[in-house]
Amino acid sequence: MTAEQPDDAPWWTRAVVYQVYPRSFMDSDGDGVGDLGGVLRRLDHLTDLGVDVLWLSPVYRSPQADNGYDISDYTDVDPAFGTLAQLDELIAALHERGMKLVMDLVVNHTSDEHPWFAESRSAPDSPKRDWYWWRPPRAGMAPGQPGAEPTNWHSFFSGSTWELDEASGEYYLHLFDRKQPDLNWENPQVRHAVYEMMRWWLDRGVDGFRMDVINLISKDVGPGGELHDGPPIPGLPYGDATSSVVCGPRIHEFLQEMHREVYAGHRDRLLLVGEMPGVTVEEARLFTDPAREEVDMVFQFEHVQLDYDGSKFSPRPLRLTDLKASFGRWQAGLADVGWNSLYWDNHDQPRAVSRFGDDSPRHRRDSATCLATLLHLHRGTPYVYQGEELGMANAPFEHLDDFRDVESLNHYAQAVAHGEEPGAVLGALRRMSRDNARTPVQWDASPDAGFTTGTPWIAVNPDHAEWNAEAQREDPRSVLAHHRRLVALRHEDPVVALGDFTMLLPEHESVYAFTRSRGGVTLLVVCNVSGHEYRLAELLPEAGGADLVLGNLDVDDPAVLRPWEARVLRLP
Ligand code: TEU
Repeated sequence: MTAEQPDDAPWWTRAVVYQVYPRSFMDSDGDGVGDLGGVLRRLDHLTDLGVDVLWLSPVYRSPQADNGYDISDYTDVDPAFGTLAQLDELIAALHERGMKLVMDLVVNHTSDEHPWFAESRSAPDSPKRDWYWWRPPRAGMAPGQPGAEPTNWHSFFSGSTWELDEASGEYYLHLFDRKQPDLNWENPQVRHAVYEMMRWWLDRGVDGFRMDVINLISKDVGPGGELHDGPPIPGLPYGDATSSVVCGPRIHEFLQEMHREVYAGHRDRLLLVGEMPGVTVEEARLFTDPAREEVDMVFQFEHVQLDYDGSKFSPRPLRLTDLKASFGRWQAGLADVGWNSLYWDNHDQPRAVSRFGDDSPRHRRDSATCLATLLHLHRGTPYVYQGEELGMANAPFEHLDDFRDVESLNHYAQAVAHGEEPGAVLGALRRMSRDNARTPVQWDASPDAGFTTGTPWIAVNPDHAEWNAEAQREDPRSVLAHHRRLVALRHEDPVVALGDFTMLLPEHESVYAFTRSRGGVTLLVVCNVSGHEYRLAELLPEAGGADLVLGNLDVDDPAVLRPWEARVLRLP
């Protein structure tokens, strides 16, 4: 079905990436906020897992309106996280261990406290005015009048994407929070300032970038600077900005320019991954075609939106057949050209075991290991989000003030203002809030899970008494041990890294099965994504007689697939 990769495939086809969200990883100074000192202290955990790359969510100087995704100085470390010297220390320590460091690169927007924006805002004739998107009110309307915003766009974080600046009577664009004004990539000075900053980091030794919402940097702007209203969003007084901001007209040009300007002399050691909400598989083929020199892989969002009923905070149950159809299309679409990145979890998503698995005591360990097997055996580069390797689950938040995330808090305010029932809105937050991913990593069973000696900035999940790294480290049946085996398998077996992918049983509602083949070797992967038992012998007779390479349960009857069982088999 797909072309095999030559053995000189790039190093990252065999790599596993581990994401650290520093605020919640490990606190070394007792202020309740995780920091670089904490990351340095826990590097043995990464070595133990065997991962190849650490992707570090933003540690740059920032007012922390969006936990560091609002940057006020790109070339310094925020005091909450430590110092630039500690970052240098981290780069050196990782390299010494044979690992790489990928930095988060947030350049669709800056903080409103970045000096560039301060200067841009200072006066309509400021030399940096055009570094951001300033627009007058809608024709014939007064600044601040309801509906006077230059376009009807709805922000990712609720409300309008336009904020009025009283002093000038003009609005500035922010696709995210009002403290995250969008940079104007049409202006070459902006682009070159970003490239210079990127070169500065590469010269410091970092090994690549995870590029935040990089497919939003090119906006569909007319020759006279016009921006266009989007189709109305049902139930809200806003329009959808997608067609004006997602994969805009110059996106490929900008990424190719970045490539030419930034990566020379570094290319082979780098990992470049673009985070791309709304990207299609057809676009992703272009972005990741090596010949086009844009990025190595993208984070797509299809599989994490299959349980949306229209929008994130109106969730519905996921159908496994939808998930298979989606992953299957991405596997096929990027088979001969391009490359997939594979993830369930990150700092923006609810915990995988709670969302796609079953976090009840009976099935939590088995469903966490089943999901991990499923993900890591696809073709692409797997990303493990901190705590996922421990089977960490969603948080038992009760009240609104348990939540911290700007997206959740803004959504609650907007939904309630539009007449939604507060209890129902809170219920949706409990299920979908990004804060589920942001509770502190559970290192041990002590009161604050070994995360801090102070008061954690967000509550530690009380289940850490049972679910923690210390309890799992020496236990061969643990979620952690299973992840260790999956990482090792990818390193050892070229079929896992590079083999062709073929989906089996696409219509089955519970069993997810596929093969990976290369050079005459075929692996059969079978995962029971449910709490029911199935007769494997009936579903996939070829599984009989195959050798077990790796599984998450002890097999007593090879013909039966137990609840949440996952097997990787080598076909004769
Ligand atoms: O996320 C982009 C993004 O699409 C998410 O914010 C998404 O809209 C939301 O989580 C889904 O409901 C990136 C970062 O990963 C995120 O943490 C930042 O808040 C955002 O960009 C702005 O920088």
